[in-house]
Amino acid sequence: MNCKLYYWPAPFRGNFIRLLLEEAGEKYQEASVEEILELYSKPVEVQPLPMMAPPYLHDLDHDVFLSQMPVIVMHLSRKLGFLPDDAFKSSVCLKLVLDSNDILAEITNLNGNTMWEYEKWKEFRQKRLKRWLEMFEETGKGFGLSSKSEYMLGGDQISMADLVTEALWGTMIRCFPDLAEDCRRHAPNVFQLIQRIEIRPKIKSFIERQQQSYGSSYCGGQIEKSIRSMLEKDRQ
Ligand SMILES: N[C@@H](CCC(=O)N[C@@H](CS)C(=O)NCC(=O)O)C(=O)O
Repeated sequence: MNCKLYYWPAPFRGNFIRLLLEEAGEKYQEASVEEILELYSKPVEVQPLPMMAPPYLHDLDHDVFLSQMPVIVMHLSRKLGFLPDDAFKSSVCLKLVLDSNDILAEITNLNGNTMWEYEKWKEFRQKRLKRWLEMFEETGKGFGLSSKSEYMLGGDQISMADLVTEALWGTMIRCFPDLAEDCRRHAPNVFQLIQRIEIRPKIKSFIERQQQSYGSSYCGGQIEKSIRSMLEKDRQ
C-alpha cells in the first residue's frame, strides 16, 4: 500500500505503525518535522480530517487521513492482513492496542503533563507496570503462548497482537534496558516472544536502522529525562 506517516522522530507511538509496515515489507514515506508541524498547526476546519496530535496516517491509496494511533493500527492491520478473521481475536487485538495506549499515557504521566515523583514512580513500577505485564502474559497464555509456541493469539501466523506487543514492550525495553528484568520476571513468555520477533529479518533491520537514527531515545522531551532519572534512582 501507498502511505505516508506523520510522526515525530522518536519510537514511542510511531513504532506501532512502523512495525506493521516494516513486517509487511511496505515502502512508506515519513513526513518531515516541518510537514508534521504544518498539518498539526492547521485550524481543524482546513485539516483533511479534524485531528489533534500525531501520529497521522495519509493513506495515499484512497487519499484519506486518519489520526489516533489505535485507529491507524487497526486500519493498517486490516489492509495488510495482520487482523485475525476470527471476530473475538480481532477484538482482542483492539484491546491490546488500547491497553498499550493506556500504558504509554501512564509511563509518560499523560504525555508529560507532570514529571515523575519518586514515590509515585516506585508505586507505578511495582504495581501498575507489573500488572500490565502480567495482563499481556496471561492474554498470550490464554491462547497457548509458551516458550515453544510462537504467537500471542496462537495459530501459525504473526498478527497485529504480536506486532503491538513488540511495539509496546520491545521498544520500551530497548530504550530503557533496566525494564527488561521487569518483563522477564512478570511476563516471561512475552519476553521470549519479543526475542523471537526481533530476529525476524525485516524487524531486525528496522530496529538497527532506528537505533542508528534515534539511539536509545524513547518519547523525547522532559518526560523521558524524568523516566531516566527514576530508573537511575531505582539502581541506587
Ligand atoms: N490519543 C492519541 C494521542 C496523540 C498524542 O498525544 N501524540 C503526541 C505524540 S505521541 C503529541 O504529539 N502530542 C502533542 C499534543 O497533544 O498537542 C493517539 O493515540 O494517537
